Amino acid sequence: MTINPNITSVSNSEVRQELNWKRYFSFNTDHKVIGIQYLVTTFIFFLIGGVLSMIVRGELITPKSDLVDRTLYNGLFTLHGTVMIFLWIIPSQVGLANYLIPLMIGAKDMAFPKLNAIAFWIIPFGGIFLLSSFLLPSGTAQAGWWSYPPVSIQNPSGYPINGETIWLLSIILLGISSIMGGVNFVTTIVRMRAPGMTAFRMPIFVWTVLSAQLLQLFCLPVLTGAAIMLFFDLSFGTNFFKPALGGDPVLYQHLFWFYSHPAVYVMVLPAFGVFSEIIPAFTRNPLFGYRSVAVASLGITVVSIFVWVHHMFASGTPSWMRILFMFSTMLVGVPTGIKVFAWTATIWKSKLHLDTPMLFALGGVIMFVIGGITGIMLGAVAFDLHVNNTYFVVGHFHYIVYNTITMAIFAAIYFWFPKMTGRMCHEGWGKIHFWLTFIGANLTFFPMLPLGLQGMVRRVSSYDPQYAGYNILASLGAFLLGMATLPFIANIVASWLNGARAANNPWHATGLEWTTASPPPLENFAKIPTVTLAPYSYGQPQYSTVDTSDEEALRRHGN
Ligand code: HEM
Ligand SMILES: [Cu+2]
Repeated sequence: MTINPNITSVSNSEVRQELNWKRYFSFNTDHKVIGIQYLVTTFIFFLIGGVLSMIVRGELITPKSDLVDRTLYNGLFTLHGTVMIFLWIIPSQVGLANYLIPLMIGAKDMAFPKLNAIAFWIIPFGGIFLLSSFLLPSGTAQAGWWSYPPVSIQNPSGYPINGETIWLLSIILLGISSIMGGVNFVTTIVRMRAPGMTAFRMPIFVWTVLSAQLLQLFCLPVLTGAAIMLFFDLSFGTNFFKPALGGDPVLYQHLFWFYSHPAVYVMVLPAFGVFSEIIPAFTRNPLFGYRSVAVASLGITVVSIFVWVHHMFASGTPSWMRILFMFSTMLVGVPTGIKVFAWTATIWKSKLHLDTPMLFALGGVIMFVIGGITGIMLGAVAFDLHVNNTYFVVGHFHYIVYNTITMAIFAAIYFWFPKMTGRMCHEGWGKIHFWLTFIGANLTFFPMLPLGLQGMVRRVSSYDPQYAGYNILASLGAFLLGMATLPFIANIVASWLNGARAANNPWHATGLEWTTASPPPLENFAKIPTVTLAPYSYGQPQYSTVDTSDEEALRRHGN
């Protein structure tokens, strides 16, 4: 019995019901509502983080510091980095996972719905609280998204409540929200899978979210602890990190990066999961090496805990420790390489369907190869000491956080938008958005690599005129990237209101989420399915979700 993907799902009134916006402004515990709340809220923070970076690039289009004063410039890149990491990349993927995980594993909701809603509402409040620091007489935090002492606790303004105080309290608050999410996801994935969905029948997106959330639970408390100690040094005169009073600022660096390097995998693992869902769907091919890709997710999780010192090769780290962490850093390349190889082998000799989700996924994978190779280069001590704190580093991580992960998030939104809204996005606008983004992202971040090799350091608002050429290119690219979001916003709003009705499975994908209605009913499935096969098994029935008695009910629900 195959599921007819073209049966359109729900009646107009049910789609209208979906458009009842009030639910999104309430304390709602339905994981689908919370998922969309996360995605919309974090996208607003993405726009704010983007505007901050446009001002930064506006300043850097000329060698002179002639747009904003230097103190404000410090605040701009500090809040840009902080907003983009803690209010866009990490929580947006929590939003995606919130919407998808229960649907993918055949559950009615997350394990702790109330905790889920609380964890969400911390995000808008934490974000507004952080951004309100721009209004303080002291100005906002200025010590970068790392907030290294002793710079971060010097408090030049002398105000007891200053930008750094607000930064630290926001990081602590947002961390609590993430830890709540970690408990919820790990419990849901381990305890609430449908009958028959054994570990090696879980979609890769589920594996990557599980891996990312295990990293959050294991490493994030260390950052929260370090932020609390720094807050005490700043506000109550303790001296955990004050060298003059016997404290150790390098200890803070260890604690910060013990979380913040695994954090880059908290950010990239779900993106890898998105690629592993989209590429089989648009090649109609089973994912090559499914089990190796699943295990590689856990492999990355374990190895990523033992590489953090590669951020401190220039912090007086002893040679033996540098060599040790150079090797562990190189080791991360193995499980990551397995994933890139598996996606390539899945695409190989397949008939590609280049719809917008697939374009963004392919673009993201290609970009990841550049981000990954420059990462391996930075892992080599000799090379890193040459380019540490230069634009090579800025270029490298933007190839990951923007060109790979943000592209993956766009791919995911285009892919699951029909499931979430019951409507199709406009394909033409989607393609315009893709090409403007792909060109803009490379024009912005590629010139940063040679800039760094030539020695231009980061976090400066004026520089030697010899660097002008590449900076002009990077700034023009950034403005193009800013413009590229406009067709996306227009497409999403117009399609959500009046897009073509979507079938349950418009992309002929094989996941459990595509067997229920678009949008799904309150508890997702009329009857909890029983899983019989590994995912991505094209051409073979996977779920005995349809026995005669329920078929009518499911058809009523659009199947
Ligand atoms: C929208 C396009 C973006 C542009 C044009 C952009 C541009 C920049 C520039 C020019 C800097 C260096 C500032 C300096 O060192 O003086 C920077 C720093 C940074 N960016 Fe972006 N960025 C963008 C998107 C993102 C995204 C999506 C993330 C996600 C995590 C991100 C995270 C960071 C971080 C963490 C820093 C370091 C801040 C610091 O030095 O403390 N950026 N960005
Ligand atoms: Cu790292």
